[in-house]
Amino acid sequence: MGVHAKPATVLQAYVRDTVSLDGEWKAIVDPYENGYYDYRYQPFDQRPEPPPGAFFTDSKMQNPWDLIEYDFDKAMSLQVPGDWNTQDTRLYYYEGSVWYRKTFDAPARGAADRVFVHFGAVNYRADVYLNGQKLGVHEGGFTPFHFEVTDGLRPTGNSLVLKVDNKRRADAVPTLNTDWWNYGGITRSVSLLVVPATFVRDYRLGLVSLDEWEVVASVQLDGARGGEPVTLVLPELGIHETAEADAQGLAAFRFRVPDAGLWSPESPRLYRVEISSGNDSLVDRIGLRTIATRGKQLLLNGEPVFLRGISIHEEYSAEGGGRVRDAAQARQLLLWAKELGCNFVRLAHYPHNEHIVRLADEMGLMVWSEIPVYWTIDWGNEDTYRNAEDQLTAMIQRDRSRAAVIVWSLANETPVSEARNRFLTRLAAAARELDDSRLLSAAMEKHYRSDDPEVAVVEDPLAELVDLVSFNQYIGWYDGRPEKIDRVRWEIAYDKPVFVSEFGADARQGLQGGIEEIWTEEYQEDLYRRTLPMLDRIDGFVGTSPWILADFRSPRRVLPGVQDDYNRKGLLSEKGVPKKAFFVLRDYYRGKAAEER
Ligand code: GCB
Repeated sequence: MGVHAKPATVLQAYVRDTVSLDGEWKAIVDPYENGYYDYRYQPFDQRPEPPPGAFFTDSKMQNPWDLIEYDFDKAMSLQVPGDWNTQDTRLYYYEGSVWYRKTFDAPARGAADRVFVHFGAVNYRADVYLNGQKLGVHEGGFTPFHFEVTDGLRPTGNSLVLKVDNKRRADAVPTLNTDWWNYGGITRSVSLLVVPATFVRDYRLGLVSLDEWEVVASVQLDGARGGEPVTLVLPELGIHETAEADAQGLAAFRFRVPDAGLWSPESPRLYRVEISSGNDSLVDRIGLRTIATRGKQLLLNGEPVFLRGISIHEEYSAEGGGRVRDAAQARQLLLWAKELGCNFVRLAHYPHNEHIVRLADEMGLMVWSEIPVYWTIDWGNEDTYRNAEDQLTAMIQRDRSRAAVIVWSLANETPVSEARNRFLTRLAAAARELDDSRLLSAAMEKHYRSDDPEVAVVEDPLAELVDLVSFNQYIGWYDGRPEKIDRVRWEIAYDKPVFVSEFGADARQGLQGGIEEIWTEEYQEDLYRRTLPMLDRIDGFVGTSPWILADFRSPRRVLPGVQDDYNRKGLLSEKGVPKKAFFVLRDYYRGKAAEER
């Protein structure tokens, strides 16, 4: 693990004292973007003096003759964090712009302090304004971003306005077509951070070698000139180190921790870390472990490990549904994974909220984290590439000190082409530059040998770039009848571990029938019974994350009485009721865990 090769784009807001701007926000639904464009369809925010009709000016009638055709004070309310689709039935299918407004007084601060407004995630595009001034734009629905507002704040009555737009676009990441609900809104927390003029923007810390028990860490200051002392303390390990920031504000550390206990799913040990510089300080908890491959083996802390996984969408429907809103909902998803016997979760298909990653650290679940480079991205478009790299960067910078995260995944089921290979080759290089201490992967696809339709082959230039050869396969669902599962043989020629990132079948919880009848619990159960031994026959097989923990909403799934807007491949219904296949996978994982002991 090297020091930061690229400047940090994130603020580690999660471990700071913040002023929350969560709760009730005022909202105006604006499908025609009437508050953004004038009647000639020119954006108001490009004018030197935007008129009161521009919603971001948050204007009020001053005189009886003022013509102002909106009023945030009288508008509907939406809860933040939260998607809009599940808060108001009128917005269930809505894809477009919604304006959000929050008013607040400036937080207490010292004369030299700086203030940032931080967003955990907004889907998909956010145009952000403070007191009528544009702060900027952010694209990408699942990664954090922030703006400095030190100079723009008023002592009282600040108006923070966002135009949140979740219209799908061919050139966006993800693109037009996905198999999940396009939940719009300010889906994660909003907060204000008050920090000294020079403060700790980011840090990372990780164990690099088991032989030497060596830890490499770095702290990135913001507002530094160079020469500032930075202190790093791990009190339980007797570590107390000081380094000087360089001209870029980066302080680098290297030390040994021969007495440390290692992080693992069986023993998710976390150590207190205290970082300080000048009058800024923060505290976090960090696990120490290594992850590596050797030939076809996957090694956690130098020992072979089998990934007893499950794929998870960031959706929690038991309480009315939608995007996970808080730590309690995130914990429930992980508790279900634990009940299933998992030691690993694949957080599909985009970076999930920070609660879940931190809970995985605490609860002992290894994590696969991915970006929404899904299916058919606009591979030849440089802006699309930049967008994907920005999302990758924010994901990695946010979570690269979490011991739980062992895999960064670049893409899911992307069709091989020259342009796609170039795109993903660049992305892989960017990921390695940001973090060379974890495994890279991507969910690829299989095909059949032309001379033998029962031999499945995984062959993809992307497999050369990654550490873990992963692929999705749906034999017995999209691909043939379940008997085909028993006959298939595998040819995977890479000297790398093999991971099956998806398989599954839809079943409506409670629907009983014969194993021949699709949509029944019995069909899904039978498919799991056949698939698990088949996977064990794959050379180099190190684990799987079947599709999926719980039923989740998708606009592609419209069959009445069966799907009703849900992809039904969950082992649990959307309410958390287990289907028969849940127990098949649980028994299999119990057997795997017993073998490891
Ligand atoms: C896949 C995709 C996943 C879908 C799933 C399905 O291969 O990766 O996002 O939801 O299949 O159910 O079709």
